[in-house]
Amino acid sequence: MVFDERRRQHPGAVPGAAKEAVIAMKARLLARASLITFSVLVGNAPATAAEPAAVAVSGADGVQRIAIVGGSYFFRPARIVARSAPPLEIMVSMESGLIPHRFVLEAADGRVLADVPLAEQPQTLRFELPAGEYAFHCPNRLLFFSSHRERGMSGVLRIEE
Ligand SMILES: [Cu+2]
Repeated sequence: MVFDERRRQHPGAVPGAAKEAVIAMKARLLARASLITFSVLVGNAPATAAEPAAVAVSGADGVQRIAIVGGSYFFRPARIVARSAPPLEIMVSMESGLIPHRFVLEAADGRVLADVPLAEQPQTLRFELPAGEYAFHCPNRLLFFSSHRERGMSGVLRIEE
């Protein structure tokens, strides 16, 4: 830090110019801090480990079902638990908005099991998946911006025995 250096060299009063510079720097740091807070509140909201997983519900027809809504930039719920049987139906849809989103589900080995554009009208995807962890995300991106996945649009489907 430049100012600490100066203080050490001149152990008396801090020169007026340096004092002003310190104030300016504090103001800049404060501005940066509030900017970070702002982006935390408004921007990326990745699924936290604290979020409880949503459990797919088994219907009388012997199908497990769960609905996932995508938006900018999230999937809700972002953590899902289901069983390997009976079959699992995921109803995917999108919150209203102009930004196009997709739902991509991948196996642990990277195999793409589903890749559909999201619409406000729900679509039903049917799976019979062995136990394991499956990642879902939206790969869309606009020009040089980070992908929606990087902005928090991702989640995990855990299939239990
Ligand atoms: Cu997206």
